Amino acid sequence: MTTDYFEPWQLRAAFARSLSDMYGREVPAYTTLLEVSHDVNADVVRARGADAERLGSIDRVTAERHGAIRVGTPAELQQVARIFGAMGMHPVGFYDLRDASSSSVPVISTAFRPIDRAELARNPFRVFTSMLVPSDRRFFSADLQARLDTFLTRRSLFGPELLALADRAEADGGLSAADAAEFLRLATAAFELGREPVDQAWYRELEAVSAVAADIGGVPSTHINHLTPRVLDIDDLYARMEARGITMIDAIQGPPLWEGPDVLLRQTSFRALAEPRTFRTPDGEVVQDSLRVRFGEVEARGIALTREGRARYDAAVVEGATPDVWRRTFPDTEAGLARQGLAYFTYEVGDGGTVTREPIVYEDFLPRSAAGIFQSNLTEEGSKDASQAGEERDADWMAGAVGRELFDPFDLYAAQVAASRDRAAHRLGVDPTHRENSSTQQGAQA
Ligand code: OOG
Ligand code: NI
Repeated sequence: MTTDYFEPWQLRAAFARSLSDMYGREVPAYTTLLEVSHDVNADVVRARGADAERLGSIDRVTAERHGAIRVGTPAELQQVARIFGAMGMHPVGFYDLRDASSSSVPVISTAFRPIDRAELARNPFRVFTSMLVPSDRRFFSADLQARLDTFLTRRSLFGPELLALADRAEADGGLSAADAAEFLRLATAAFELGREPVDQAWYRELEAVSAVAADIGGVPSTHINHLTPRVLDIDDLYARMEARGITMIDAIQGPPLWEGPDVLLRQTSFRALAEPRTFRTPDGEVVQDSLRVRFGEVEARGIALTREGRARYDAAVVEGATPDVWRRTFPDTEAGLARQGLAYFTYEVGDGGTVTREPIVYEDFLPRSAAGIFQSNLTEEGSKDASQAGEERDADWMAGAVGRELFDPFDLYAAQVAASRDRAAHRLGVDPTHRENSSTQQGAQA
């Protein structure tokens, strides 16, 4: 591909590829995961034909990844937001993993991703981004917080050149080919595993509190934690990975395998592998050791649920994500989901004025699954003093920390539905003001 000018979506697509190449060099098991994912997807497309592409074209699904990164402070999060802003990725959603997890995961999160339909179709790359909460006394004493804050304020994760290019891309709506190449090189390098020796005593002190805290605040740089391909049959993927001798975590997180429509997100991962890391001991010696921090994850995406559908999902998960619970909770057809207003669909007008209902794919994450993924990859439980009051954090606080509008995922899906109804009404020559009608009618229409 030769391009003189890189628009945000081209930067996003190129960055996702560049990160994937880098991560494949750093974590060879990721390359195995990609191979198996490709095999699974090819088999599903062969077996199911067009139906396999109902929740995204095979081109989109093949290129599709989500990344996970972790930062320490609002200042770092704001810099991350500038880098992703250059690629047309905006903060969406608020996730609080401190309570969602029984082990010590002292972070809150958001996801950077494209927000409109055309941009998602071009490349849906998203990055789950977590930030430490050092002021939360359940995890950190006042003394440890003070030292953590000092350490985090002194380090610099992203250089001025990278940030300047990011700002220019965002302001101008892209970069020249030469600037784009430099931006991509610097942005990829910013997420490589650090080679600088890690202060061993500091790292171990934080690790005793939380392995996640140590991974974030115990090292002078940041890194991509994992990069997750999308598969069309995650149960098959799970079995094939185990058959290759790669031990997966115990379960697939999220909804169970059942005969009805896939909703939201199903995820699984393999345990973090030991990676060599250099440490500086308290007496100044530099030694080789290893850390198990980065893991491999894979996911299958389903239909986005409305607030009502989501409430049902949350209740069902508490009951236990079994096929029986699902049968009691959700209708087993897309038409049923639409009729009951549980999931989002767009309405497309074909030749001859026929209206078809198309599912909207879920583009976000699930706090319980995220906690399950974090947790299953921790070797140490860490420590958490539940008698202390937690620090209040919510979406508004997160918006302030990131310094940008934080989008609500439900609003984004609803806007896609509304836009499709306007388009459909326009094509059919119907008054679009009737579109506000209840989802009961949406179902009947298609
Ligand atoms: C993020 C864990 C959550 C997901 O896909 O829900 C996650 C992390 O380990 O930093 O990756
Ligand atoms: Ni993930």
